[in-house]
Amino acid sequence: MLGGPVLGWDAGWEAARRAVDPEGVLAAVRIAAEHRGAYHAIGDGGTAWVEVTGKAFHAAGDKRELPTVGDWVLVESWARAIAGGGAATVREMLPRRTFLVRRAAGEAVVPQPLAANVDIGIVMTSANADLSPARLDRYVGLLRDGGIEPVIAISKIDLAPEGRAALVEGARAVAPHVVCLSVVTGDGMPEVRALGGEGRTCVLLGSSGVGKSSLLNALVGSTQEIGAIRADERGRHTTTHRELFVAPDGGLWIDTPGMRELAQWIDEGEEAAFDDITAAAEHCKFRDCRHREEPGCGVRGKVPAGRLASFHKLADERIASAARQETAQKLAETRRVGRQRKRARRKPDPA
Ligand SMILES: Nc1nc2c(ncn2[C@@H]2O[C@H](COP(=O)(O)OP(=O)(O)OP(=O)(O)O)[C@@H](O)[C@H]2O)c(=O)[nH]1
Ligand SMILES: [Mg+2]
Repeated sequence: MLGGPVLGWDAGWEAARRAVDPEGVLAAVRIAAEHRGAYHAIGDGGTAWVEVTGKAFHAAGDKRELPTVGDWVLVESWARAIAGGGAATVREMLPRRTFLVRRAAGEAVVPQPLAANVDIGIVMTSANADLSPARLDRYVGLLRDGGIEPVIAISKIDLAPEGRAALVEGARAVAPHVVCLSVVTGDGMPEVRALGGEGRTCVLLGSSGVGKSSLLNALVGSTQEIGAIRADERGRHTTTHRELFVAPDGGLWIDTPGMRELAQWIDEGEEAAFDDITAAAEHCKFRDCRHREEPGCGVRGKVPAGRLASFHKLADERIASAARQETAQKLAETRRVGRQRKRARRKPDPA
């Protein structure tokens, strides 16, 4: 059993555990990394392998029902796994408090969980590259959808100190909390470190080469590989998987690979992440105003034009994506039911 706020465990998690394991026979551990269906988890005694049963794997409708980095799971045989005797078995997954999920890259329309139970999402953009409000908006949107507080970090500020004010202003139009930092000069590091701290979980997001792993190494004292920057200032996709690390002050930090594609996963009835636009829309003449050419629009001219353009881009994408998603979900459901029927035919119920 974990004592104190280790890894973010608290009274709320304890209550959630008791609800599914009142006798306390299972060990609560936190998923740190995923490796081809098996996981590294951190718990009492250190890090060990855990895996889900084949049955749970096949019963999962999609990846959201399987553990992801940051999840709390209850496992059997933890002591044996810590002693190097094979993987512990996941028996329960505690309900997530927050959940970061995107639409998986590529043709298939499936959700891809990125991290669970995260308090703060730090979206990084380099001071020596153009700030892309549309891209920042996407990250911030994903975070807000997942119930995670967004912070924008302008990295490598040592390389463009004179551009600081303009960058901060551009970033503030997307999210109010902006920090500038440099792992070279140490500028902004105390502020970033303070976002974490004992029991708090932060995820680092942003394009390849913005300095996520460099920041993580500085915070955690780890030796994650960091990449060289190509002549065109782009990163090289050095980090290849998501991983949770524990800092000396007890803060939890998740490193992620730079993502080439970043599309929102759209849940039914989900609210858009543009809360400033939603607030201004209260003054629109028409309730279904799209803030394009409608008369009496309360948004046009009230929010920055770039921000409205991002909103429109995302709105168009959402419509297209929702249609694709609906088709794919129907197909997945048909396949799942098919698999279930096949299994039922193979294994007749003894009753
Ligand atoms: N000057 C300067 N360079 C930095 C800073 N932070 C990171 N870098 C450099 O930026 C390059 C990329 O850093 P990484 O930490 O590998 O970037 P990443 O975001 O983890 O990239 P991926 O793993 O590919 O997603 C490296 O050459 C770092 O040395 C900084 O604050 N100042
Ligand atoms: Mg990296």
